[in-house]
Amino acid sequence: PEVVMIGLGYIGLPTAALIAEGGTYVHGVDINQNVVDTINRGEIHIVEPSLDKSVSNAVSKGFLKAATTPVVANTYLIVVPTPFKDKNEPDISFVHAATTAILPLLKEGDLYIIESTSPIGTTEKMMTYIYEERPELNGKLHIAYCPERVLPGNVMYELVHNDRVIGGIDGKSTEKAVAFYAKYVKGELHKTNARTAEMCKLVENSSRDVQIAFANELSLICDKADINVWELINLANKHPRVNILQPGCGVGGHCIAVDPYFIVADYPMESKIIGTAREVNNYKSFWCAEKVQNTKLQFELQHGRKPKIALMGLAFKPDIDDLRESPAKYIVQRVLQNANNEEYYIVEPNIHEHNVFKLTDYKTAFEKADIAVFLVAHKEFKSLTKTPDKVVLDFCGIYK
Ligand code: SAJ
Repeated sequence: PEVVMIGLGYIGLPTAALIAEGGTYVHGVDINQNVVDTINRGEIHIVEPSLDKSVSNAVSKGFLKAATTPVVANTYLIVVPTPFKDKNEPDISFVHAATTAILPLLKEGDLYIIESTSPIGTTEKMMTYIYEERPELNGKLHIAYCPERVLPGNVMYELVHNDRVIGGIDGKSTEKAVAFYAKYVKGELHKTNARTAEMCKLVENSSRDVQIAFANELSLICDKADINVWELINLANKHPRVNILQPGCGVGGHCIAVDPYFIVADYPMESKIIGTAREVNNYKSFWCAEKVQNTKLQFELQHGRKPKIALMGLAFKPDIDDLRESPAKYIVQRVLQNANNEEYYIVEPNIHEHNVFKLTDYKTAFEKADIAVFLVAHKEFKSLTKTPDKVVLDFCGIYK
């Protein structure tokens, strides 16, 4: 094969399929045997529109094969997770392990690219590691960092059309990596160095996190000040240079709620706003759960009976089925922990079944509920009409 892709997850698999569909032999590597078997049957293990067609096409034409170990190639892409040891310590051990796996295969002129979101300096660290283990190759490899920036749900389109930032550890590496991406990316390819490219990825998601924190902070102030935050933001955004994002029940997903910590962990004294934004966005979820609790007690005092409560939405953002790192799910869990014989309906129109939560159809839940709590702005919810007898907690702007 021409390309070895290490990590066949949400980014690695779509990227591998795309390159293979273009007629390049790709050898995909994943430590999970089930994932490898699924892909070799031409099937997929994740939910992403049109990825299934792309993978089955690439596999049936023989351009994409998966295995648990790498083989010799000319280009190696590292697309593995970079989680946290604990909340403040980014863990690059998967990047390290992937590099260890390909170390004996590397030869002069090869291209080694990291795409995984990584703390600043990771690419340089891996270069040092490679050249320590293979001193005869010193200076003879091309090493670069090139982050992905695709939006889950729109990956196959964005992989091709988004601009990319490409940072080599030297000019030659950058050029070689640019030539590689130019084969399948239609967006512009912007050249820089590895450290800047690493930070660029972290900054993109931190910037969004900070902006959402601003909106969430406004929602707390408005709640106290008895002002409709949605109307307020809409009006402020009529200013030609103001563009405030939308408040919600917190920030979730595996990127925006995580990546800012990669900066804060290494530069704690300097990253005040970035760190505080994380706190504000986490606090917003806690605040929402408290609000449900208080509303429930108030209802009981007023009506002399326990309310029926509909918790509307579990996903981490509107119109997807992804519950990972979801603030809505966190709020539902917290509310259920405080349950005291109230009746609860849990709603998530994008999934049929859940192993922990018993799900109710959204219309039935809303109809029966004394208190309806909107956690995620799924499109289905927008057709539900408020009635005066129902208490509505609209945390995500269904009725904005
Ligand atoms: N959210 C709000 N208010 C808003 C916008 C979003 O509360 O106005 C919340 C969402 O409900 C969700 C969270 O923020 O809980 C994140 O959602 P998102 O749609 O902003 O982003 P992700 O996590 O799906 O994808 C992001 C994207 N990054 C940016 O837009 C800067 C994507 O381009 C990245 O590739 C992806 O992270 C990643 O993999 O890093």
